Amino acid sequence: PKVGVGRRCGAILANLGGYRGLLSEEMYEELTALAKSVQGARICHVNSTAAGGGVAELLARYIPMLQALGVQADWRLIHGEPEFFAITKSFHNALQGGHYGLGKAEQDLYLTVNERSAKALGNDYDLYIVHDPQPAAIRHFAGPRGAKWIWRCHIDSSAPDKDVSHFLRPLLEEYEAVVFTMDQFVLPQLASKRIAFIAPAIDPLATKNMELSADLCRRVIVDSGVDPTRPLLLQVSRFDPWKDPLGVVRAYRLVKEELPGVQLVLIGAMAGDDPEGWEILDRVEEEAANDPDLFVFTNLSGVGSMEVNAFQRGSDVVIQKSLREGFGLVVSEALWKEKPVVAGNTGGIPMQFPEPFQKHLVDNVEGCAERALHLLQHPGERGDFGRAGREHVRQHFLMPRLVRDELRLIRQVLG
Ligand code: UPG
Repeated sequence: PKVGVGRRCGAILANLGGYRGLLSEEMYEELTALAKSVQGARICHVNSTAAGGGVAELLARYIPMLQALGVQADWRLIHGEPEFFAITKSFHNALQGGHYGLGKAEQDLYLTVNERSAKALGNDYDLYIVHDPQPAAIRHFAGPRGAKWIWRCHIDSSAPDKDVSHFLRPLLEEYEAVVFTMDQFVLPQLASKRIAFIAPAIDPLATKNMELSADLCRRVIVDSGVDPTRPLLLQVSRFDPWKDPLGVVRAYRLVKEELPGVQLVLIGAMAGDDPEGWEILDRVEEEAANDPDLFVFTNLSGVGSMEVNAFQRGSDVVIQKSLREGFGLVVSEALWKEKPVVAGNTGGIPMQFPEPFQKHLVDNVEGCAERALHLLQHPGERGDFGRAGREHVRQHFLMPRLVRDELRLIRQVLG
């Protein structure tokens, strides 16, 4: 199916001027010139979910921005049965370093769904940009159609499980280019024709990141049953082992020994292609059952982008205790809102931290608790960190920079 994002295009077009205050004139001009240079090319992004998780978050803003710049871009999804998504989630975990005993039956189902998806995709585009492992074999089944293909990896695949890596590598080598967030993430022994490094970005004009008044944020927080007058820690993440939500709960409990009034909110949207989330949600909810200061919200309980925005703005310290992380859009989202962040010292997270504040990157539960408590007790430092964070994000991690980098690559690949 095609994901319709066309109507947003008008709004973004109207707002392109709004980005100009955030960008250098040079960047703005390069962006519009690049867009012009690929005009006429039909581009199709392919992934496996339209909602929940960072890739859907990115594409929902990135594609309308391309369209607003006059680039012809569509977004299409692959369909699969739950067994397929169980396998691809295991691929995801295995690429991030988990172990997976990949059998013949799993390979067959993965390839069958990809073959079916390749047929359904048709032949209408000049360039396909395929995201993450779920649809990665589509290119293999698409045959020699004359189109160009880019594979975009959103996760940390620097130390993958050997069997999964061995299985995926030849499929990825068929692409004209592959994109990783950082050079450390390149799959070992990957012999691709072209490898590019592009960091993701957030959209400052999206509902998730737009300015909200302090009063509105307070009302959203009160409406959820959280006390806005007491200290508030927040983690916004899919319920995924790599995001370590149970580690966040343990860190919060350590903070609470010193600061009894502290509260923790965990917000976790359930993504359509992430079957593992339900089990972890159950375990987190068990933890919350007897703790009136521990709140668990999901998109199923009506917590969407606006609420996430309000909670990010209304919390005192944002946590992102990832054990592995391709990038972690939530880190930039929080810093953009001038919030201090305590986060896992892993993958794409450190590059989002302004250098003087990298001491708030942590390696374990105790470190996370210690840094969070320190920041809760030092409001001046929270303010300094937040302001430096916003400026760092403005310079490096806003959507127009991502669009520019991807357009540069698209132009090279189209030749
Ligand atoms: N989000 C919600 N509601 C929730 C939970 C998450 O809106 O309840 C949003 C969150 O605000 C963010 C996105 O979902 O915008 C999550 O993105 P991210 O923090 O980047 O995590 P992943 O879903 O794991 O995204 C994958 C990679 C990640 C990378 C991203 C884009 O794991 O490291 O930043 O893809 O490349």
